[in-house]
Amino acid sequence: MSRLVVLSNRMPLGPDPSGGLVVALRDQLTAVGGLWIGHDGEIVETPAPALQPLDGGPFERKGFDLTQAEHDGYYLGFANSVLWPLFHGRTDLLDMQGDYLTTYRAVNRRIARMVAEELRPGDRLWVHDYHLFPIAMELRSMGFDNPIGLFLHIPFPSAGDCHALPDVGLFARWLAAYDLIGLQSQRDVAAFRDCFASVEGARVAPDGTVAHGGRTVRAGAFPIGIDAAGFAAIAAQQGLDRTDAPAVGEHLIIGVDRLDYSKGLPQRFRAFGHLLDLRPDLAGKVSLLQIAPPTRGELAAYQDIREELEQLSGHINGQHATIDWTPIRYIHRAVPRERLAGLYRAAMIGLVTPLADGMNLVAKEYVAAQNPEDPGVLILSKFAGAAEQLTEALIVNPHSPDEVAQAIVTALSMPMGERRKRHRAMMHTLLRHDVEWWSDGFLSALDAAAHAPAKPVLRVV
Ligand code: GDG
Repeated sequence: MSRLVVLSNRMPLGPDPSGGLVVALRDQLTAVGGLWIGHDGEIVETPAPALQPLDGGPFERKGFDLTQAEHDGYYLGFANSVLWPLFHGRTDLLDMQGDYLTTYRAVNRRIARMVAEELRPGDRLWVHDYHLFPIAMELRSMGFDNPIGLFLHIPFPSAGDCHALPDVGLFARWLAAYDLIGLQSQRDVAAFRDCFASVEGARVAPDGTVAHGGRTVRAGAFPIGIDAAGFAAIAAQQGLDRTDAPAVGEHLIIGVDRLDYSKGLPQRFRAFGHLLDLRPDLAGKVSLLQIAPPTRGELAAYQDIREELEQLSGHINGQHATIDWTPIRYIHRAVPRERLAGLYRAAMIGLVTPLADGMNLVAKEYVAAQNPEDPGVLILSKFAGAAEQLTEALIVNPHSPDEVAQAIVTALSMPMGERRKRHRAMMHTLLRHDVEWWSDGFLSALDAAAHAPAKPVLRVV
C-alpha cells in the first residue's frame, strides 16, 4: 500500500514540542499513520549509515544524526544564517560563509540516500521546509519517480531577494524537481511566480505552473491550520477566564513567540511603551505578558535580539512600573501547552505582530482558546500569512507604534457584541480550515500533480 512518508528537519521528540511544524504534523500523522523521518537530535562523531528507528510515539519514526560540522554548516549555517533571514526579508543579517552551501548540499545528499533505502514504489514523500530543498533533486537523480511534495512553512522571498541567494539557478532546479510546492498564502504564490519569472531558462505558464530544466512544478496556497476544536477544548478545561485576569493585571495582553527577530518583539515592546506614554490612565490596568522561549541561541543575531528585549523591557518597566504593577512580564522559557491555552483564554488581547511570518499559529490558537460568550480581541500583523484568513482581527502595521497602540485602545473598549461577531467569524474559518483540511488538501493536490502532469492544480483559497 502506498504510504505517506514525511521528512522534516525536526521531529517530535519530547512530550511537549513547541515548534509550529511539529505541532501541526503530530496531529496529522497520528490520525493518518505513516513514517516520519527527521533529525533525532543527536550530534555524533561518525553518523550512522542508515536511518535509526525511534521507540515510542504514536506513529513510526526514523531518525538521522548529524556531526558537529554538519550541524554548524547545514543547520546553523546555510539554513538559519542564509535561508531563514533571506526568506524573512532580512538580507542585512545574511552570513554567507564559504562552506555553508557545500555542507548543506552534502547533508541533503546523505539524507536523500538514506530516505532512498526506505522509499517503496508509490510512496508519497512530503518534505517540509527550507532545510531540505535539494531532497527531490537528489532522489530524481537516483531514478525515483515517486510523488514528492514540498511544503514551505516560511514566506517565499521577493524576486529581488531570491537573487541574493548564492546560486539562484540551483535554487530553481531544487524546487523544479518537486511535483508540488505548497505555500502558506496567495502572497507567497505570487512571489514564487515572480522569482521563477526572473530565473533564466524558466517558463511560468499563465496558471502559475513552472517549467524548468525539463520538469514541471505546480505551486499553490495551502494555509496551515490547527486542531481548532481540540485546542478550544483544552483551553476551556483550564478553568481560567477573563474574571481571573485581575490576578495578572486588570487587562492582560498576551504575546507568545519563539525569540526570533522575525516576530517583531522589540517593535511590540516599543508600541506598548508608547501606549503607556500616551495613556497614563492605563497604568495598573493593563499588562503585557510575553512568553518567548529560546531558539537558535548559538547564533549572534539571536543573542542580539535577546539582549535588546531584556534592555527594552527593563527600560519600559523602569519608567512605568509601580509597587504593585509590572507593565511587561517577559518570560524567556517555554510554558506547557495546556497552561498556554488557559493564558490565551484569560487574555483580553492576543498581540501577534511579526514583521514577516509564513502563517503564525499563535494567532489561530489565541482565537480558538477564547470563551465564545466573552471573547478577547486578536491584533494581527498584516505581514503574517494568517492575515489573509483572519480578516476580522484588528489588522496592523507592526512597524507603527501608533497603529499598534491605537489597536490596543480599540480592543480594550470593543463592545461585547462586536467581539462576539468577530470571534464567531474567525472561529468558523478555523474550524472549516483546520489542520486536517490543510493536509488533505495538500496531499490530494500532490496526487493530482504527480499523476496528471498536464492538468494545472493551482489552488486559490
Ligand atoms: C513556522 C513558521 C508557521 C510557542 N511558545 C511556546 C509554545 N509555542 C508554540 C505555539 C505555536 C508554535 O509554538 C509557534 O508557531 P508559529 O506559527 O508562531 O511559528 P514558527 O515556530 O516560527 O513556525 C510559521 C509555522 O511554521 C507552521 O507552518 O505558522 O509562520 O515560521 O504552536 O503555541 N508552545 C508551548 N510553550 C511555549 O512556551 N507549549
